[in-house]
Amino acid sequence: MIDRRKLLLGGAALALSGCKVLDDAAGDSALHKLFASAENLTMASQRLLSPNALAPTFEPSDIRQGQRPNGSVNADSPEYLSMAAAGFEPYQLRITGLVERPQSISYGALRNMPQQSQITRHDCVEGWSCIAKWTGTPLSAVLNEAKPKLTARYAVFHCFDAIERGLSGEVFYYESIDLIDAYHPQTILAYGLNDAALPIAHGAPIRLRVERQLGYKQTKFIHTIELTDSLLPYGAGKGSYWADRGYEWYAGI
Ligand SMILES: Nc1nc2c(c(=O)[nH]1)N[C@H]1C(S)=C(S)[C@@H](COP(=O)(O)O)O[C@H]1N2
Ligand SMILES: [Mo]
Repeated sequence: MIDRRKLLLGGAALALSGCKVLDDAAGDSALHKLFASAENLTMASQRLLSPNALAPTFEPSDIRQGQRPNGSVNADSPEYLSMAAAGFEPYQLRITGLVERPQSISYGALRNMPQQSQITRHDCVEGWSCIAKWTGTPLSAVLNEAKPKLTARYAVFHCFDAIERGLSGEVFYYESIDLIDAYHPQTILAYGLNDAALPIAHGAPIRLRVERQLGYKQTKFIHTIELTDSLLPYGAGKGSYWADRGYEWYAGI
């Protein structure tokens, strides 16, 4: 089987060294092709052989440098900026769509829910990795408050950041995972990074950690989680900004 972790890291020797800019000899497109050919295999093996297998975790001493900011590093709507100015206390996370009990959960209430921390490695498809400590609420706990309907299959994340601006308007970042990953024990809504409040550059006040997938699934700046039975209505139909632009929807590592 293709071991994409080794592929990404160019060998086990790099695995414990915090952020590493990797040998880019393979180039993005070659990497991308390998990802594409391995996607179904990885998804099948993760789902059928080990649906609850855990992503590797690390020790505090493995955190050699800060998380590297990538993609959007801020959001600039008036609503976002005024929340940021108030230390995000006015923030409300909304849970909508195919749920019995739609929720609006304040930043304070979220931090009073069950909390968990994990030291994991973030692998960006552009060829770098970072080890960091993430703290937050299990997504399962949040979804249980909202009671997903039996027809719900996916969680779609809607974000504050406009990743594209043009004459035809703004495109806000969006991502999605299925409910198997949503209920995975390491899937959290993180509000803490390396023992501090999640910085704006990393998606404050709330970003997703879905540890068995690549960086672009680690959705930052989340304002709404919408449960749905189909991804077709979102973006170009894949329910993911980057999947709609050619990357894999299931970005298994
Ligand atoms: N809302 C939002 N989430 C996002 C992105 C983005 O541009 N907007 N970029 C993604 C990509 S490609 C990566 S590698 C990670 C970067 O997370 P970091 O800035 O905390 O390292 O966020 C992901 N989540
Ligand atoms: Mo990324």
